[in-house]
Amino acid sequence: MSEHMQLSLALCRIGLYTCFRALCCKGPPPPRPEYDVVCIGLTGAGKTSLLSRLCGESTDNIVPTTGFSIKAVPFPNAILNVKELGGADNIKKYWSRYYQGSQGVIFVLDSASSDEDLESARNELHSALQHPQLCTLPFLILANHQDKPAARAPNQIKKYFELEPLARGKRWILEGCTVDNMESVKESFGQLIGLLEDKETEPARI
Ligand SMILES: Nc1nc2c(ncn2[C@@H]2O[C@H](COP(=O)(O)OP(=O)(O)OP(=O)(O)O)[C@@H](O)[C@H]2O)c(=O)[nH]1
Ligand SMILES: [Mg+2]
Repeated sequence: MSEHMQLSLALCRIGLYTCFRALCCKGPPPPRPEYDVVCIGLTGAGKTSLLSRLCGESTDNIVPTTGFSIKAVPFPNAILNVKELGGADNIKKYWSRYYQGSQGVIFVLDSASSDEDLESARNELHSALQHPQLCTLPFLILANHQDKPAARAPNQIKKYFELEPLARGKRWILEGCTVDNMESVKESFGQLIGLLEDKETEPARI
């Protein structure tokens, strides 16, 4: 056999071996990291609606959450185990009992609610931001119901909720959204996952 043929044969063997390895020896993809996140906000803010949409579930027959509900929300690079705590008055007084173990916080508010309810939402957010079990965690604040004419813009919410002074030094994201357009919600969850990933390598920046 000529030297040239021997070389071609060897190259052919290497090619076949490489193809075989690529096809047969590819292990399963690495598991996605999972994070435990607590989701709070007054009743009617839209917590269940947004989480159901993210899970591809119907939002037709949603009823107020009694107690809490847990959903595993899948994203390309992580899975968020979101524990939604019902926002009715008789439930929210027990919220803090369910904070333990949380790695991040999602706070949902109705941007078009009455002044009274908005003030109540602000008080709840302030309490959460200062709670010993949550104060070092990243916060995603969703100013929902942006489709309604009465909705305050995210900038107004930021001012009214005094986020700049209160959440200074903390890691937080504020996003305006509506249940009918999930693009901004998905994007902001992606940012939250970025903050949760940071947490694994960096100490909390408080
Ligand atoms: N127009 C409008 N309605 C919304 C939006 N998000 C939720 N809703 C409606 O608001 C109502 C309450 O939504 P839920 O998802 O049950 O609210 P929740 O925060 O889970 O309430 P609790 O479980 O009681 O704490 C439902 O009728 C939803 O269809 C939104 O962005 N725009
Ligand atoms: Mg609910």
